[in-house]
Amino acid sequence: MELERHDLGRGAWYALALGFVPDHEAVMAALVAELPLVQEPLTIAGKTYLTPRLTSWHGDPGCAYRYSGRVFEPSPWTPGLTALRDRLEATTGVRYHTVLANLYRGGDDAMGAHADNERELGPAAPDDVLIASVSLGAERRFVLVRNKDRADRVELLLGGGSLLVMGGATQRDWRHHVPRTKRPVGPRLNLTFRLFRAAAG
Ligand SMILES: O=C(O)CCC(=O)C(=O)O
Repeated sequence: MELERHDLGRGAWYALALGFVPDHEAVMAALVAELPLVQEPLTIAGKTYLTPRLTSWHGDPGCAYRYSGRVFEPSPWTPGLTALRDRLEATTGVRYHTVLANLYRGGDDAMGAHADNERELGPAAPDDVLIASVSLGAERRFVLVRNKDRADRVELLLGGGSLLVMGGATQRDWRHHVPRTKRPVGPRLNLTFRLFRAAAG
């Protein structure tokens, strides 16, 4: 498996590898059975919505995370998540502290434009954030848009079993999203493994 690195300028980069999880459908089925995936409420400008996807947050003890005005305490690592974290460590040499699981049940489920730039994230948010994103199940579009020039965008197709690593200043200078699609698509489970600054020391 080869990670192909792409430079986004000003210290931002991403790297993509296909076939990181060859048995991705089986791994996804096991994780969906294992994880306490729920549709979380999300408050934006005083209005509360349900997230258009199911989520579950896991990590080392003490890795609390702030997102959209809420504090999330991670649930413990599960056997399936630990196996993927260990596989990532063997491939990339990095041991991640937390993971956010997102289950997109179909084309109506999506992720709005955002950057993972919270100050808790390591090695040193926002200038240097390392995120490993593992996709299982159906292929979905993943779009990176530069903050200062929205015409500057990169569209990736994240197929089942792929690994996308975003690093350096990508979370400072770019936002990313997973758009809705009218195309009939099956479920997709995405796992974003993150470094937690305090845990990294
Ligand atoms: O589903 C994806 O590929 C993206 C997930 C994501 O952006 C996130 O967890 O912050």
